[in-house]
Amino acid sequence: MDHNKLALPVGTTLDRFIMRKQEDFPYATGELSQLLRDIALAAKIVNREINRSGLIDIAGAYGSQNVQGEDQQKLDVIANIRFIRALRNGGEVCTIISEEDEEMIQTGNNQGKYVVAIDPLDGSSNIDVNVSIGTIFSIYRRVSPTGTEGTERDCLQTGTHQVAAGYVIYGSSTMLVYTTGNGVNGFTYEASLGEFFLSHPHITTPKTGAIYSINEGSSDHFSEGTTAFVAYCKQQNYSARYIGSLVADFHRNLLKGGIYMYPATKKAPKGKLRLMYECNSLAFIVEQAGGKSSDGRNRTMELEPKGMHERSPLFIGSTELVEKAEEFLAAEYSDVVAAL
Ligand code: P6P
Repeated sequence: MDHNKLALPVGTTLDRFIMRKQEDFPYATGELSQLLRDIALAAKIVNREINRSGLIDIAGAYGSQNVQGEDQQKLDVIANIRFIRALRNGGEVCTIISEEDEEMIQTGNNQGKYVVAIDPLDGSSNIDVNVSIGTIFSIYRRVSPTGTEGTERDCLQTGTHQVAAGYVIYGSSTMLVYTTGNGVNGFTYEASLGEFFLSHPHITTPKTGAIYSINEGSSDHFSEGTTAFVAYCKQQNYSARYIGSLVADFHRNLLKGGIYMYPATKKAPKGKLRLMYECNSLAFIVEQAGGKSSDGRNRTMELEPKGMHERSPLFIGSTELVEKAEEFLAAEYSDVVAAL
């Protein structure tokens, strides 16, 4: 019997899980395994900072803005430093793109085979009110030759080229959920032991659901298609659930079924969320769990990135709900085409 194919028991540590799964890749040399460990280490450190944020002066605004023009929170900056340091010290990553930095970050590890795109702490405006927040990341193999600094071409790969992606949700419990293209597994952090333990093996998302997540405060700026789909959700008596923290909304819908939407609006024609380190990362996860992700028309993971921080509309979750939303949006496109 091929023991590698046996499902590992709940309670397996992340380290052991990574090692056992590495055996599934006969030519794996361990770099990706080490990189995943580096991310988990940074997540443990950030988790500790978040848990203490009410007690020491690291909550609140940092006093500057990020590349997106958003007020950086102190924990945004701390989380960014922690993940960059862990990836730099781990040695496997040559270049990083981060929501918190306008330019690519060269780690100095020019022999590193991987590039990481990361939102170190998404939803950070929720920190001060104790709402769940998260880290979102994607991992790509570099396409430029090793021994040199990573390039923009290394960073601007389509989502289909991800070798791994995941998120950390710092919530009622802290979880790391990731995929390397062979399904999705969730690990819950036990702080007293300093370990992530396999708690959600082989996560699959329901084909449909009865939850829709969208900021209806922006409904005056929705397109006709988005407006029509939201009306459809209400007619179906779906529940409206919107935390305003992407990782929290996504994680709930992943487990229970549902759709999260951040559509293009008249105010934000490309939506708000970033393709490289929010949309693509969660799209890889949701597809591996049996769900779907698009910009309303095109598969998220096939969108050609034009800039490290470019935005994309996001419709993500249960396949049947995403496809239903696409039907409503297609109707508006057909009207547009007909009007041409
Ligand atoms: P809005 C947080 O700033 C974030 O990037 C996501 O975590 C969240 O889903 C979204 O923006 C909320 O944006 O415009 O609804 O407040």
